[in-house]
Amino acid sequence: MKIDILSLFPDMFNDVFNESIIKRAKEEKLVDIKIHNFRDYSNDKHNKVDDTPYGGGCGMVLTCQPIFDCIDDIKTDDAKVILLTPDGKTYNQSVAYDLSKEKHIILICGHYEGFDERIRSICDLEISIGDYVLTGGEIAAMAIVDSITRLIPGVIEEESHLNDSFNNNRLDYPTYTKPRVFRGMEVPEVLISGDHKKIDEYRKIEAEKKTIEKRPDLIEK
Ligand code: 6GU
Repeated sequence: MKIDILSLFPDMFNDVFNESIIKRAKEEKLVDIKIHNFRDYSNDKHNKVDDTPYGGGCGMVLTCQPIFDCIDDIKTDDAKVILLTPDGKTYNQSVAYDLSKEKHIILICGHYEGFDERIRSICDLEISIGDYVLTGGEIAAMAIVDSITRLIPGVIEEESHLNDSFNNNRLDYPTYTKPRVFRGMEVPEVLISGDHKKIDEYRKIEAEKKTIEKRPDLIEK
């Protein structure tokens, strides 16, 4: 999968995309991530990317020209253009699955007080990662790229995300590792029994209990 990110702060991505699973996915060519500083596309002699809002008001607004030109330059026929904005559709695991099947996605990170409304016209989808406001879309882009990359076939074993939290609107079951007793806390007996039918049953019940307790809203879905 090809992922392009439009951002005024490309350095923010360095550490996150060069460690652990994303790093390995890039090395194995399962994902190709490029960051584009759309300031480089500005036609303004000072490389300006923002201006004051029509009608007045505080703050600066991202202008159309640099973003439109950058998209014109990098967009393929397969590309899905996604605007990252607090007023977008709330992101979740189901959207992550859908996006992990795309050939090419382009993420636009907004900044400052907002962007010219006409930028929405070149986007196929608008995403928010939750009901709070970030200073820009970069952290949202990192969360989205991370959650999508792990779902690309071959990046992690499929079995390890079949039981992920939020699949089928259920949280993941509890897991334990050695030692059997730690500071008086014991591993549930059934997990040591070797009886896989019983273990599966136990995990299903525990996942259900945990979901009811922590996220009753998921049960209703
Ligand atoms: Cl995608 N962008 C910004 N600026 N704030 C957000 C967001 C995105 N998602 C939640 N808050």
